[in-house]
Amino acid sequence: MNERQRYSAWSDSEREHYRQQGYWTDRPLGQQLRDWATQQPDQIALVAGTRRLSYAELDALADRLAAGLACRHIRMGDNVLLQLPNSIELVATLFALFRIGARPILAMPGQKAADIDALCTLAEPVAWLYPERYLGNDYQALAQDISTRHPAMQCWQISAHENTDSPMASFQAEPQQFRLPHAEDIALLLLSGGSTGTPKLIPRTHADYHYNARRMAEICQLTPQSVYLATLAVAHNFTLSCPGVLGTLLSGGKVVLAQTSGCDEIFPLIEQEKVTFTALVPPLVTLWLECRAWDDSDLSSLQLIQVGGARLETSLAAKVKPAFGCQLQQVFGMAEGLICCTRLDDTDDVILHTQGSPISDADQLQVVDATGLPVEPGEAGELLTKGPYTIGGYYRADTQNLHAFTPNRFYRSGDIVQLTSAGNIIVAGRIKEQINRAGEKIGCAEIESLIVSHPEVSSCVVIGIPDERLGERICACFQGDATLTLATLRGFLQQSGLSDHKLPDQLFPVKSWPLTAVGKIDKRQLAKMAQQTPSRAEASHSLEVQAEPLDILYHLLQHEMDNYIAYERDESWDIGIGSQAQIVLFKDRAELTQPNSPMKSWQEGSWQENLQRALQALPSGQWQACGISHFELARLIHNVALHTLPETTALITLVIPRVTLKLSRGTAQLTASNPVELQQLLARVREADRTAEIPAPNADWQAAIAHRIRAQDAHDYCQRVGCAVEEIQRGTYQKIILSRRITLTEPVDLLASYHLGRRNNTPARSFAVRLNGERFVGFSPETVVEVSPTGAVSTQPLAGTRALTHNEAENLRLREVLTNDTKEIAEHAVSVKLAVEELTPLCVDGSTHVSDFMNVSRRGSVQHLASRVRGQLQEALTPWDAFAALFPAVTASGIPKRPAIEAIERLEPAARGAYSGSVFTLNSLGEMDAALVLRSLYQLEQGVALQAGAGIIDQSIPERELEETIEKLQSVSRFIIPS
Ligand code: OOB
Repeated sequence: MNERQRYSAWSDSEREHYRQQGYWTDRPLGQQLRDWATQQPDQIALVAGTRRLSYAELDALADRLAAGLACRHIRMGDNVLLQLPNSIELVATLFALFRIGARPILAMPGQKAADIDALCTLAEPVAWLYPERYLGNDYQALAQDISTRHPAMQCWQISAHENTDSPMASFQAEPQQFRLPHAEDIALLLLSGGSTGTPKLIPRTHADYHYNARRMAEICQLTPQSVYLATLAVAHNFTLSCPGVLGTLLSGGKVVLAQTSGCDEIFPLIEQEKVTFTALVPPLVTLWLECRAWDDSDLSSLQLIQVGGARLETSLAAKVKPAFGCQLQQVFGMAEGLICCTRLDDTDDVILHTQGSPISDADQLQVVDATGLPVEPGEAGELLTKGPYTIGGYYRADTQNLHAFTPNRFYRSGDIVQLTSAGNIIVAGRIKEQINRAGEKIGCAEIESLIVSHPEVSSCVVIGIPDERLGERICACFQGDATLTLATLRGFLQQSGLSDHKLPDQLFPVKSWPLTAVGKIDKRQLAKMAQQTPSRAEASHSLEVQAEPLDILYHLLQHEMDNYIAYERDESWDIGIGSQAQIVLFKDRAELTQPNSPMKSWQEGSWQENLQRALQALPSGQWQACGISHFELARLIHNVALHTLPETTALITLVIPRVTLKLSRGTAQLTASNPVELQQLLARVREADRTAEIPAPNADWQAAIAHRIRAQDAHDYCQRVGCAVEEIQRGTYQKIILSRRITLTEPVDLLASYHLGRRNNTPARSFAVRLNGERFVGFSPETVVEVSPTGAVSTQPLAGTRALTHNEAENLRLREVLTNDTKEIAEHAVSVKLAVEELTPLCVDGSTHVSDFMNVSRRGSVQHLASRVRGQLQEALTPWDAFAALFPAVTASGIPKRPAIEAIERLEPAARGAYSGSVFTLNSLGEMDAALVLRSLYQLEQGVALQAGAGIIDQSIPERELEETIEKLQSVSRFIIPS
C-alpha cells in the first residue's frame, strides 16, 4: 500500500468526486503562495514585531529558504521537525518545505524532551529546527539531550533577531526549481493530542489542507482587508488553517503574529494593526474579559472572535459580543480533519448554545451508541466522521488505526455529541481518555506511565477534573507514600522530560481504588473524591529585568484594578495580585471566601484559633498570603468597647493571591496558578520593564501641602494633647500616642508618590496596598513582629524621635540630643520593657532577650531610638499568638495598652483603620513579617489623608508634640505627586 492509500479515508471514486466538485485543486501549498504573491505582490502578508513582509517578499524568502534547505540535503518526502514559536521564520520555513515536498512536523515551542524524543523515534525527521529562546525554555539542554539520542538528525537552532533584514540568512541560497509534489501527497504532519502513551501524527495532504483553509475563509467572509491575529501557536491547526494563517493569506489579507496571548501584548497589537479577527481557547476569553475591565485600547476594528478547542460555557459565550463589540464564532474542530462552526449570520441562540455545523457539504457525520449503532435523532452518542479533509489513518500507527478508525474509515472522534434538528452539533462530553486542559489535549496514559516510575508510587490513575479557569485540570491519583508532594512529583516529571503543560495540577493520594460493578477503577467516583479536595496548579518562571524594581512595580500596578499588596523588605518586593481566597476576621468570626465555593465561617474559638482554622481549610496545604490588620483589631485583643464595634468591620483581611511576583534588582520571579495566567503576567512584567516615565512632583502643590500639615487640625490637636496630659497626671495611663489626620482634597497619584517617597526614604519595610476598595501606600519605620519558620520571633520597639535634616552636622547634633535626653531614654526603655513582658509568656523559658539596645535608626525625615527584642516561640503556638501579644505596636498606642487604646477611642475624632495597623506576609511554613503602618498616604473617596502621632507623657508640651507630628508627616508629604 502506498502512503496515499495508507492514511487516507478515500476510495478512488471519492477522490475523483472531490476533484470534480472542486473541493480539491491540483496546486500544492507551496505553489498556492506563488499564486497569491502574483495577485497582490505589494500587499503586506506578515507582521511580526517591527518586521513586515509583503506577499512578494514572503514568496521570495520561501524560495531562498527552500534552496538553502535543499543545499542542506532536505529532499522531497523527508520529514522535518519544526519547533518554532510564532515568527516569520516559522511561516517562511513552512512554505519552503512545502515547495521542496518535505513534510514539516509541527511541534509546539513548549514541548520538552519526552515529546521531542518520541516524535523523532516515530517520524525519523532528518532535521529539527528549534528556537534560540522562547519564554524561558532551556533549549540548550534539550538540544544536547536530543542530539545524543538521535545522532543522525541535524539540529538547527534558529534565532529570530528583529533587527536583521534577512531572516535565517545562513539558510538561504539562490532560488532553484523543484519538482512539484502531488497535491494529494502528505503536505504536513500535525500533532494529535493523543490518548495513548505514544504520540500520534496526523498526515494532511496539500489538497485537503488547502480546502480546509479555503472553506473556513469563505465561511468567515475573509477579504484582502482582513487582518488575522495569530494569538495561539501557529503550529496548532486552529491557528494555521481554520482559517487562520493560511486562510488569511489565500484571501490576500494580513497576518499579525503575536508572541504571547497576554492582553498586554495583544490589545495594543489589535489597535495598532487594526486586527479584524482572531482565534482563542475558552480560558483566554476569561482572561481577556478581565483585562477589558482596565484596558482602554481601541479594539473597534475587531469583527470576529473565534473560540474553540474546548467547551465554551454559554455564560462566557454571552459576554463576548458586549465586551468586544464583535461577532462570536464557536469552532469545534480536530487536527484529524472535521471542523464544525457557527456561521456569522446564525442566530444568537445557535451561536451561544451550539458548536455549529460542518464546514463542507461532503462531511459525513454519524452519532453512534456504545455498540456502534446510530442513536435516535437528537440523542447523544460518539461522533464518527469522514470527509474530504479528514484523515483515514495516523502516520505509521497501523495498530492504533485499527481502533481509531472504523473498517469503512470513519474517524472515531471520542467526542460525545448531539445533533440538533437544524444540523448543529452540541458537544456533550467525551469517551477518550484524554484531558482537555485550556484547549491542550493530553493523553493520560503517558503521564501515568511516568508517574508509576517514581519510587514512592505503586499505582496511578490520571484524570481530568473540571476547573473554573482551565476547563479541566490534571489530577494524578496514586497509591503510595501519601506524603509525596505535588512539587516533588512535578520536579520528578520535569526531570523525566515531560512537557510543562502535561504536569499534574493536583495530587490525590488514595488508600484503595474505588471500583465499578465489574471491578474496574471507577474514574467518575475518583474524580468526585478528588474534586472535593481541590488544589491549584502552580506555574512559575523567573526572568531578568533591566529597570529598577520600583519602576517596574509602578508600571505594573498603575492600572491594576484587582486587589494587590506589594510588600518590601530589604529592597525586594513581594507582590500578590488578585485573590484565590480571602480570609476576613470580624470581631466575632473568621470567614473564608473562594470563588465558586460557599463561604465558610468559624466563630467558636478565640480569634487566633478561628483564623488558624480558616487557614487550615485552604484547599492547598502550601500557601503564601499577604494581608492587612486595622488598628481596631486592638479593641478585640484588649476587649475595649467591643459592643460599639460594628460586626461588619474587617479587622484582619488576608489574601491568597492569584499571581505573585518577587521583584529585586535584575530579576523577577513569577508564580501563577496556571500557565495561561503565567504567560499573561510575564507579558505584563516585560511591558512594565520597558516603560520609562514616572510622574514628577509639583512645586506649587508642595507649598500648599506644607502649609496644611502645619495648620490643619493643629489647634484641636493641641487641645487633645492637653486632655491626655491631664489623664496621665491623674494616673489613667502612663503614655499615649495621639495622632492627627490631614486631608487633602486634590487627586493624588498614590503609586507615583510611593515611588518617589521610597526613593527618598529608608524605611524598615514599605508597602502599596489595594484591597477590597481600600488603598494606601507607605514607609514603615519598624516591624510589629517577625517570625521565622523555626519559630524565632522578634519585634523592634521604636520610641524617642528627633528630626533628620539635609544637614549632616545638624543630624549628628540632634542624635546627640536624642541619646542623652532622659525623657527620650526613659520613654524608650519603657517600650522595650513592655515588649519583653509581652513576648516572655509566649517564648521558651530564658529565650527572651534584648539585642541592639538603643541604636539610632534613620527613617526618612526623622531619627528614632530603636532596640530589638527576640525570643523562641513555644512549639504549640502560631505566629498569630505572637501577633496578638504585640499588636498594636506600642509605638502607635501607649502604655499600658488597654487604657491607652480606650483613650485613643475617646480622644481621636475618627476610627484609625489602616493607620497604626499592619501590613504583613505569612506562609504555610509559619513565617510572618508584619510592618507597622505609619508614614503612609491613604486614599479617601475624594483626595487623600496623611496621619501621624506623637508619644504623650506627663511632661509633654502640646506645641512640641505638634511639631513632632509635622516632622513625621513631612516624611510622606514631601513626596506627594498629583494625578
Ligand atoms: C482542536 O483540535 P485538537 O486536535 O487540538 O483537538 C480536538 C478535540 C476534539 O475532538 C474535542 O474533543 C475538543 O478538541 N474540542 C472541543 C471543541 N473544539 C475542539 N470540545 C468542545 N468544544 C469545542 N468547541 O481543538 C481544534 C482544531 C481546529 C479548530 C478548532 C479546534
